Amino acid sequence: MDNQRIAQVFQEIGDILEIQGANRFRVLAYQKAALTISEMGEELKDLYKGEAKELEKLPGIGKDLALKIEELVTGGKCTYHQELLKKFDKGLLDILRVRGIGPKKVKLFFEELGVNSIEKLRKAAKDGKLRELPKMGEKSEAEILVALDEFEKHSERMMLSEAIHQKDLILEYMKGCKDVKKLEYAGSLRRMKETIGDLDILCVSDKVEKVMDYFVKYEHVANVIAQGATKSSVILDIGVQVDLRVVPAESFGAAMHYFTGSKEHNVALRDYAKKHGMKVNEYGVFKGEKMIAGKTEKEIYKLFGLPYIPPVLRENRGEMEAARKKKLPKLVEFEDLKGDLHVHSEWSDGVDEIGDIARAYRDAGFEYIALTDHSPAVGVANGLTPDRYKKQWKEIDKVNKELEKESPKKGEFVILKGTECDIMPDGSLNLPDSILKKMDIVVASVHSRFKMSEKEMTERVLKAFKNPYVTQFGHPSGRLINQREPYAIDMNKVIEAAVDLGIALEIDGQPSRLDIFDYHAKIAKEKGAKFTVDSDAHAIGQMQFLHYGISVAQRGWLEKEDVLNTLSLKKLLKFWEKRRRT
Ligand code: DGT
Ligand code: CA
Ligand code: CA
Ligand code: ZN
Repeated sequence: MDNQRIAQVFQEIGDILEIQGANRFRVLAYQKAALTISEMGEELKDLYKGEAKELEKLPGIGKDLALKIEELVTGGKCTYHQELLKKFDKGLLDILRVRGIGPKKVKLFFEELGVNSIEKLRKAAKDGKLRELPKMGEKSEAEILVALDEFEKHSERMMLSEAIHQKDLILEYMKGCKDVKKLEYAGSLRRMKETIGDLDILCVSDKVEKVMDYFVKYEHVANVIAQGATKSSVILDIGVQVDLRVVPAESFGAAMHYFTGSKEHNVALRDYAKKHGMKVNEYGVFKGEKMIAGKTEKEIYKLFGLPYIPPVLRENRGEMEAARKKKLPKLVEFEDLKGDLHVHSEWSDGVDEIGDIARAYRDAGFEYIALTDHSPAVGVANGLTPDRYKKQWKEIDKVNKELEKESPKKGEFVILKGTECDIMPDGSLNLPDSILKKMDIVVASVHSRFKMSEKEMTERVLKAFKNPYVTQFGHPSGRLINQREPYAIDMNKVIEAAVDLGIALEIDGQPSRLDIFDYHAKIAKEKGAKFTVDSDAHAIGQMQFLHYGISVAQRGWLEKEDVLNTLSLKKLLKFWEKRRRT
């Protein structure tokens, strides 16, 4: 069992005891131990070495706690914790996490109103029941409703796009503090994970107190959770947690590495270090007591004879092994993209005119786009009928001619004729072949009947793949982050069929999609699949969604050769031409 989980167990014991009204010092002992353990660089299971006595050397850990840790690291369970949970309603622990509600109130609400879940608490507050309880009133009831909203917002993970935005704002603010010598962000955001739990910021300063004071005064701070000598945590008004750590300059690289994670990657590197007779933690790399590296991340990897592993790969999905064999992928970059193959215009549910869209992409340095307005579909506004597509083609031809006249001054640019065609529940495409065959690009997507069984959905998609005009499978999982789970589908079968048939899997860069999943991309690449990285833009400014798409591609280990829209237009069309002839 790792430190984080052990800390959680102790935190839970502390909380339960507190709600039950146990002795304050007992409660505090568990809470303090939880904090100490969660902040430790070294894993308890490594420190333990078969002797509980070793653990008693840690601050705040006495004999009793040491024995509990021993139980946890050896068996993954703590008897006392299990006993407590048997007689305790776990919903009460959730309620305790709501801002402003302490153990006394949890107890009160439960005993008086039977409130043992967040939902029941919300209902009781809405029904005006809380205000009637002792020491409560209308105002405190209203405050609980506000805190509940905050709680729910915070319990969701942030979208990558939102996290980047918040990070930019707070770094900009922190740069205004003259005592900050060095400033970087780490955590899952640096790994460009699709969703972010909290923001992690690191800095170097000789005046820690001043920096911490400055940090908690950020105008968007709603709540200061902790303000300490090395770490402070705040909740922003939008419900996002930000952790700031001040670290020694000579340890900056080691801290960046440690707090970039992932935890699993850290564990893998630590094991690797151990095999080489070294120790690595957030302060540096050590041989015996002597620190031999830590100022930069690069020197840490180098010390182990490894090439630099980019943060997007640090998920313990084989990157250590690949690094050791000098087989890390040469990741695809945004600059490699020559076009965007999934773009909507005002003809369906987008907002811009074809000419404006094309010129914007051209001026940004791209060589082509595919206009892929929707076919008529449930839940999609303004889907195009065959007749409307024919009209659109005339418009595309017209704009392409204009663009040709504007070149070579501005560089060559071509708009491809495409569609995002719905895959109907029975697996047919809702446009006739006579239309599809005149398209350069056919993105086939599922936009309806998401609740089919895995077998039905897989058959539905595989049937659509049989249509020889389909070039790519749009947003393959169908999930919407924080809104809709992926539909059930056998992704392995889908990947195999796509490889066989030369259909590309799309990486949709829309912030709420980021779809196909990074780990499916990695599996698919290993099976020889090709991909497109698209924006799915519905407005010109959304061209930048390609950046998010690229981050997913990188997290899926994709290289330039794996992504079709890094090809020149001629080579791209040739790739699919083969398939149409068969
Ligand atoms: P998030 O915030 O849930 O999106 O994910 P992260 O990866 O940003 O996680 P966070 O903020 O809890 O911690 C930042 C990094 O600190 C994490 O990626 C790795 C490191 N870290 C945190 N806890 C532990 C731990 O118990 N053991 C090790 N080895 N590393 C940890
Ligand atoms: Ca984080
Ligand atoms: Ca954090
Ligand atoms: Zn779509």
